Amino acid sequence: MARLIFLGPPGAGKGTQSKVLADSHAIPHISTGEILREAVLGKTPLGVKAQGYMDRGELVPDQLVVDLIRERLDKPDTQSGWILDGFPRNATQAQILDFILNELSLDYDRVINLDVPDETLVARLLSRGRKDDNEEVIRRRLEVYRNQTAPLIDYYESREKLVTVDGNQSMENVSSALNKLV
Ligand code: B4P
Repeated sequence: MARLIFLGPPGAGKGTQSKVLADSHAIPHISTGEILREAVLGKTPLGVKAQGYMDRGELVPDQLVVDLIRERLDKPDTQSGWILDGFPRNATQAQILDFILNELSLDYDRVINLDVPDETLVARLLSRGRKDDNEEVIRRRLEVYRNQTAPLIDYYESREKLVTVDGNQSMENVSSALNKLV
């Protein structure tokens, strides 16, 4: 049983490492970015609302993301644990997550903060080349991360749940560092 939250800037390896851990622990990998991208591709009402924000590297409005997380955490496959990747991303989302978990009488075990310097992040994202991985949008995503998401490091540190892992190493080395923690 593991309930984990992955924090980190864009390109830190949140998606990459969450998938590996979710597979090895047989628990769902819940990525708000992936759910939103699928909604955009499927041109669902959520996708239509989210697309412009994502293309600009802005956060999608909290209400849209909170609704999808609330619905996802209520599904039966979450009984044995979960990994949240990309949520929460600001103070409002973190407070609402605490509220949702309290309603479900649940708590998270750990918040994993993947630490990677900016120049590595930009190089990784440029080489991936997703639609939102162009230099201008990457800079905006990093700025949004610094202003809105990075303050969550203190929020979770004060709850004594935070552990910081050096994400500036090979994927295999990051995975083995994480395996020792979870
Ligand atoms: P996300 O999908 O979360 O995108 P991301 O931050 O870029 O992280 P991702 O998980 O994809 O990349 P990773 O670091 O694993 O969000 C996209 C957008 O959705 C946001 O900008 C926002 O608009 C919206 N959104 C999502 N959640 C939201 C929320 N809660 N509220 C509001 N809006 C929200 O990996 C990146 C690359 O690095 C990969 O190519 C990977 O192969 C490589 N890599 C990873 N680890 C490596 C390593 N150790 N060495 C070398 N390369 C590595």
